[in-house]
Amino acid sequence: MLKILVSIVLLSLFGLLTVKSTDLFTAMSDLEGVFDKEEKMIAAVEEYIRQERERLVKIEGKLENLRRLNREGQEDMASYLSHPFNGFLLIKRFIWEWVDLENWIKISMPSREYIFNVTGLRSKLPQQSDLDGAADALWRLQDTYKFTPASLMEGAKMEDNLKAHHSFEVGRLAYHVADDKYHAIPWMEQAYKWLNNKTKQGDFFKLNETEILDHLAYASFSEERLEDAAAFTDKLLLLAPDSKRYADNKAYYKYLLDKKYRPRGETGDLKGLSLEEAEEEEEEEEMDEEDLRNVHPDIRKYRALCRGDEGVVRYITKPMLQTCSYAHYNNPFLMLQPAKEEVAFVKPKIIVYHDIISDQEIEALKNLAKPRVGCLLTFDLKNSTSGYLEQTKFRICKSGWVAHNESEVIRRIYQRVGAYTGLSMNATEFLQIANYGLGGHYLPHFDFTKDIKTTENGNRIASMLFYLSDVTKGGATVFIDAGAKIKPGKGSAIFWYNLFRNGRVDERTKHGSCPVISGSKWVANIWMREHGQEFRRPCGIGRSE
Ligand code: PD2
Ligand code: ZN
Repeated sequence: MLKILVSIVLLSLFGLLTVKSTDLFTAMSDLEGVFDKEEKMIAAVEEYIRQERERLVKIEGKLENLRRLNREGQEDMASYLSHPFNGFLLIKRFIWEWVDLENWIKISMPSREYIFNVTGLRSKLPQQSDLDGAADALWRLQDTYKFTPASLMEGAKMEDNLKAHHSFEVGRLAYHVADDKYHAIPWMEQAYKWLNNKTKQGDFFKLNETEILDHLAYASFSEERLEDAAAFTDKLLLLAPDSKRYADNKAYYKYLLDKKYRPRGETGDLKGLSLEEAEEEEEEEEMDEEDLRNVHPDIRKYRALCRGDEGVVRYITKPMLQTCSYAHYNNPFLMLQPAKEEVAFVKPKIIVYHDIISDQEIEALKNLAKPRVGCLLTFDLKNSTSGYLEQTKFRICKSGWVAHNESEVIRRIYQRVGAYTGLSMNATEFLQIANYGLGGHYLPHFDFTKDIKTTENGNRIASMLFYLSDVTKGGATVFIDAGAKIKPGKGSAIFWYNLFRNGRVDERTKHGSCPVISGSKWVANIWMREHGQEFRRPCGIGRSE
């Protein structure tokens, strides 16, 4: 509209200046008409200025909002970013609010300075793929910890009137971008509940009941929730009684439901199902969400461990068993400063070394790693375990590797690990430092390989996993078969053997890292290889020795 007005003003001015005066303005009466035209032009420019002012007021309002959000976030950045939904909102701001503001600026003459500054920054700001990843992390937290959208959003910094919009946006990303109707439904249902609170929404975030219900009806149908699809369509029909599409959809859902529950005669079943069908239905009713979604048993166990479900997490129970000790392993290096050893689990043996690494060393490691940390990376883990639907995506920030001799700190750490474990450090891999963001996780895996031909220096005989940070919530390391759960503690490390003494792989060491709910998780790994350990950890003869 504004553009048209400006064009009219400019075209009119242009027209006036190019008119050949001799033809038109010879008579006084002709000239009199010019005043009228000029008045119209003045009115047009006045209208232009009024609209431009209005636009600037709008831009100022939007900018003020962004200024406030930025200030609030920065006030206590660590606590702000430790909330999983705040992380999502921060990224979303660059895809929604900033784009909206830019559009308002671009309506009129684009300010070169503004465009220059912003396009320079653009590549360094969150992109759509980051928003997709942040939403993915929310769904993972939902699946793992059984959070609802409302509980995930609770305590996040956002205006009440935008709650429905934000919730719908997470659902929309699931529905359209990830083609994941299963995760779209609860977010859209929540958006629908909040929308009904009838709170005023901003112009850019307009969301209406029909839009949500339309999505919900189709998503429910896709997920074979026919009753829900029909109920949402009923609501749509109340809003738009003349819609042929909704009426047709409703008829189709009804047809499918009738077919499903068609009376079959003698069974006596209320729903009219045949005996086998009734049994099948009963079985289905007893199934939980994970059964229905065909989730791999390892992933179920992993999730249960992450949640800390009763009876799944196992602890050392023998009261006589001394689990903590100061140990020097007859190593002169440890005589003055012994290892603080805790046996966290017995089969397989998992040892926690407390205070194995100092805060200064941790800072040095993080500084080495930070320039190499490619944040928000997405890895695909195709763990081919037949028949089951698997969660394949995992998203962590991971650094590259740091060589043994890259700094004095690294040399010292390798020496300490050698002293603690009694293993040779000659065939160890480079140190790997990793950082998990919100929702960052590592699905169950073994650290050893079964494809021994490809391994130089032998298989990974043992793992030492250092915790370089505390994690506010989530982020535990869990051992799937054993049922062990270890909470990261800054400065400690866990150690375990991946192989038996006879070289066979120990399948009980399957482990993973639970999604981070709040805070950020830093770890470092040192993997020790078999070669050179022959005298340090001599062969046994028993099957599991
Ligand atoms: O960070 C962890 O807790 C973790 C868990 C399992 C790390 C690794 N594996 C690994 O880097 O191999
Ligand atoms: Zn691992």
